[in-house]
Amino acid sequence: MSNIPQRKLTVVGGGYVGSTCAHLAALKDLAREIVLIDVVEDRPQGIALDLNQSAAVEGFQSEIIGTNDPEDTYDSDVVIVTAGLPRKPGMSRSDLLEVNGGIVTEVAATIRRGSPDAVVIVVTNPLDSMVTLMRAQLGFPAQRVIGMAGVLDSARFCWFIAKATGCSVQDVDAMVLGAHGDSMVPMPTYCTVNGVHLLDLVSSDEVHAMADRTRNGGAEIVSLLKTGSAWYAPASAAVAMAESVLNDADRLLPCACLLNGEYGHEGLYMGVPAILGAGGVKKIIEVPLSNESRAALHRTADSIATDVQAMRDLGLL
Ligand code: A3D
Repeated sequence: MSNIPQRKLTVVGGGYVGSTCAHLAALKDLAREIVLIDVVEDRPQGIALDLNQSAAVEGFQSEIIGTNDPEDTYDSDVVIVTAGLPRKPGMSRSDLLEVNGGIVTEVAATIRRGSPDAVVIVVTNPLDSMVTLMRAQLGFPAQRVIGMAGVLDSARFCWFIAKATGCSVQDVDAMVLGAHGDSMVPMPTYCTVNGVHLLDLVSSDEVHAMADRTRNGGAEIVSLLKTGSAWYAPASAAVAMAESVLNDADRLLPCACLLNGEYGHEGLYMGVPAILGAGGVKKIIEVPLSNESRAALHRTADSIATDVQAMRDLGLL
């Protein structure tokens, strides 16, 4: 008899990111039922069977249900949305707007109908636009519709800092705010290695180089892979957010939240530090910004607003 909490996590999209989310969630016994849904016939069923057959070795009790039937996702507590095309070399995330906008609209209809109380974590790119669209289509309170980007971008920054300083990555804390794109805003003044300030460990030139590499982190992997984009770290980041919500853990994580005056913006989804727990975003945290970071956040907000306008022009919003 399973002794893990009676709750349901759905992962929409059984591609690279989605199947890895299901795997990580199972390893953490995050929910009794983990539903993996995809439009491709038999694929999610095959992945689920494979994952379930690892349970005896890994010792998890979650059961993964692979399906093409939207009704199997009903009554989910948390839904992670990874359905949609990834980037190919030379593409920007914005190039995915139209096709992924159609997919997100379709997925939103199922969530609205079957899981009206769910917390929804959007991963599909272009992230800031897709989470905006998801919220508009769902009509849920904004605290229950969140985008995953900041956890991933910060984790990338952490890795580069660990390599540059020679310190264990587990001692590194880094923060990246703003859009999930070229205009994202790494925040060196909020980066520490076990309390020691990053700028006391490496030169500001090195910090700038790491910040640039973080901004370009997704494209660097896309150009190495040739087909598709990163999936391990994105899935880790999405599952960390789901875990904080399902366990009411109140972790402070950077995620795309709907701003209501915070950071000088209103009605715009943007990556900011937020406390995530039961019911989604409990609080957006405003941190003091240097003039440089404030200007960068305004630039990132402009780029998000441009993509949102492009969705309006396409008739998606
Ligand atoms: P991929 O491996 O192609 O998987 C996408 C899956 O979505 C495929 O299996 C499709 O069949 C499926 N799908 C398409 N339409 C639907 C639908 N209506 N319902 C259910 N499933 C559907 O891509 P991936 O897993 O590498 O990436 C998935 C998405 O995440 C892409 O848009 C990526 O750009 C995005 N992504 C975002 C980040 C962020 O940091 C925000 C990081 C990595 C990937």
